[in-house]
Amino acid sequence: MYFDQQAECMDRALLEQLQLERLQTTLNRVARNVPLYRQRFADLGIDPDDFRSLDDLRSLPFTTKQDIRDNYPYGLFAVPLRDVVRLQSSSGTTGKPIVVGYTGNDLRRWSGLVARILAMGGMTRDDVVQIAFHYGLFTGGFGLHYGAEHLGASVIPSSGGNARKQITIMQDYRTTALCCTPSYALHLADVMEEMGVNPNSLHLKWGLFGAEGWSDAMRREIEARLKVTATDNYGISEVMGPGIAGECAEQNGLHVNEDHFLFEIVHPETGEPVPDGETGELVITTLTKEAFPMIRFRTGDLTRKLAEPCACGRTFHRIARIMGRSDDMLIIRGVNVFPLQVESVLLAVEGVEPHYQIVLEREGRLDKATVYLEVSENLLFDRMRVAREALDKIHHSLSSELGVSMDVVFVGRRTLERTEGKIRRVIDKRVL
Ligand code: DLL
Repeated sequence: MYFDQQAECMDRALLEQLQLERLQTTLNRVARNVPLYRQRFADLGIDPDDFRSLDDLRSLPFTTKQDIRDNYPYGLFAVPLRDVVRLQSSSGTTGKPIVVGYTGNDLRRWSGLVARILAMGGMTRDDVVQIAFHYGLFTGGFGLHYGAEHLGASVIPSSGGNARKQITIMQDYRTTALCCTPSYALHLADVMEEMGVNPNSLHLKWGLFGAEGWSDAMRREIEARLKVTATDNYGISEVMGPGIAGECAEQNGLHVNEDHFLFEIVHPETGEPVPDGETGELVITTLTKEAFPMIRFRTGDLTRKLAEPCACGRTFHRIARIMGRSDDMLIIRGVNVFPLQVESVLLAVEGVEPHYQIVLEREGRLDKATVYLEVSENLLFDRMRVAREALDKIHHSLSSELGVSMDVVFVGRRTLERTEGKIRRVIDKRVL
């Protein structure tokens, strides 16, 4: 199902021509209107009019989160505030927040791009879409809301929180599609169980989940418990919000809306491009944004490019699901570990719930890692031998697959903290 077939299935040679033209326009816009870029281009002797090929992009400097913070609040806007009709902010938990702005054209394009992602996930104008993302400065609520309206669906702005009410709405309004974080989707499944609501009695068909990392095992769990087809979608406020990339029915990587965003995958330390298919940091350049264009923005998110054609017919290249952030990589006794790798190991074990928390402590000179893991009543209270075997199995898989040994502690269901926003998987108590 396409929202914009002509664009999404565009011939790649035409696409690249369009990208180059749009890049030239964007570079001219920032060189004229954004002091940071004007200065940087001048220092490096870069003239946007000299751009002849997309490969020239590599001669441009990166833009970092620090650059955005240094220009807080409006320093990187490329239009006067008079032309900005919306402000949003990033949900970053550390340091100063950042502010992003949109012109009327930016908002219209944003809705169109989110509509594409929703359609990729299976939705049409016949769906009743419940947006259980927070509405506010976070781009999730409003971004998906206007995208779903643009698609022509019937939109329920239920916003985040209040799980019981969300479920009652799902029943009464006959919701067919749910948009939220994957961890919140599972929380809703738990609360449904508590309320004695059978998911088969609901009308849910589609689940569009994003804004935080999740594994394929977690996808299967959500699909089984909520009776939906679950797709992943990626976005980041500094670049736009949701609507940057999304999965199609193949459920195998996320198509990037390449007519509006150029993406590169670079080595997180050297900044050099990595060969296709290798994991690196996602870098994005906006091609059509007016108020807040970004040139080679370092997202901090790690993924790889999937360049093979997709069976869905879209020509836009895909990225693999985000495997973590370059800054959430844990170094445990010298071994690099991403929380999502831990999740994949855990969920391969029967009876394990996808609710876990990794706690890092320092014992003497050594790191100690403990995984607190919610398990079903059966495992928790079952004969000791069964629980013991499961613990051993997890312990063994963690050390053989990740190369680091972690203690594993089983806890009862609903013991670990639940969040309505993005989930906190790691608690690092080490003083380094
Ligand atoms: O989370 C935008 C969004 C809203 C995307 C709703 C999808 C759905 P920020 O608050 O700026 O924007 O957070 C961006 O969230 O750098 C990633 O680390 C993470 N993230 C977003 N989508 C995914 C995903 C929104 N599908 C940060 N998988 C990004 C993994 C994701 N991580």
